[in-house]
Amino acid sequence: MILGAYKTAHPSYLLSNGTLTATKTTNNGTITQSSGTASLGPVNGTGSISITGGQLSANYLRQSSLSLGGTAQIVITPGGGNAGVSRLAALSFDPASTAKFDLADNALVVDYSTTSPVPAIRSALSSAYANGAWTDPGITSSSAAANHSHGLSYVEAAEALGLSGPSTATWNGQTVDATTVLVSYSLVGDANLDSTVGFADLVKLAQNYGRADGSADWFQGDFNYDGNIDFADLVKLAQNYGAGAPPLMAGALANFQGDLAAAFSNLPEPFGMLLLPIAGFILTQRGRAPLDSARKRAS
Ligand SMILES: [Ca+2]
Ligand SMILES: [Ca+2]
Ligand SMILES: [Ca+2]
Repeated sequence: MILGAYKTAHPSYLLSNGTLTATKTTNNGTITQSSGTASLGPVNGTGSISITGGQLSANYLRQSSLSLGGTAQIVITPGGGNAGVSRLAALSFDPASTAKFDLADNALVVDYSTTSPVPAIRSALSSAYANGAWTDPGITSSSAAANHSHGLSYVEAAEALGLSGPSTATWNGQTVDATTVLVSYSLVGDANLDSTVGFADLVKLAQNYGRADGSADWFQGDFNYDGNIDFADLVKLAQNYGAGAPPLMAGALANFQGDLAAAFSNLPEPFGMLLLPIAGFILTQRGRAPLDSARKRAS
């Protein structure tokens, strides 16, 4: 299916009922869907998609803009790898709707120009998250719903890839610039997105521990989409910690050490065994003044 390829011939498609099936789609115009079922294959082009109802499935969506509202359901076919990465210049999600955008285990690039969509993306992820069940409306992952060790990471490319100015990098096969948000199916706790949960991630979380301004992202240790870095995130990280006992963290906040011990002690064996070396470390900290008494343990 080709829409808008010749400027004005067929610039738009309105699906308000029934079924539309295409093996692949090039949309340089506008697709508007209010109900019915659309199966579009890989979707490329400079066009826009606006969906307020029905279900749209695709291998990926690479479009200028995507808008979801109402009862819309978008499903990206699982297992796409680099070939399944969706790419948008703008993503609009009506927070009052019951719409769902299911990325399954695929990645999403939002290559914006000026204003970061991170707050809106975090909000849509937070909405869907449902404390790990991934059952509510929002930007969701049916793969994470079936595998609670995973979630959808979200981060600015500038931060994760060290980009600034006009510099670019390749991420999951996509060229991204400093004004891009990266969303991907990731191990919960893998702050630095290297596909393992280990000390480097713990350090990142520790550096941001106690942050409560609602603006943190996954790269800084927010694994439950509230924009804060606290005990809940630490527990998430601990559940996937794969490199044995976390080493002692010189200079870490005293309350962080206590929370660290508590987070790891809540785990089934063999993780609970990790508590012993940490507890020993805590004992050595007794009597020392907290480095920052203003920071309170999160609960
Ligand atoms: Ca950009
Ligand atoms: Ca990692
Ligand atoms: Ca958090």
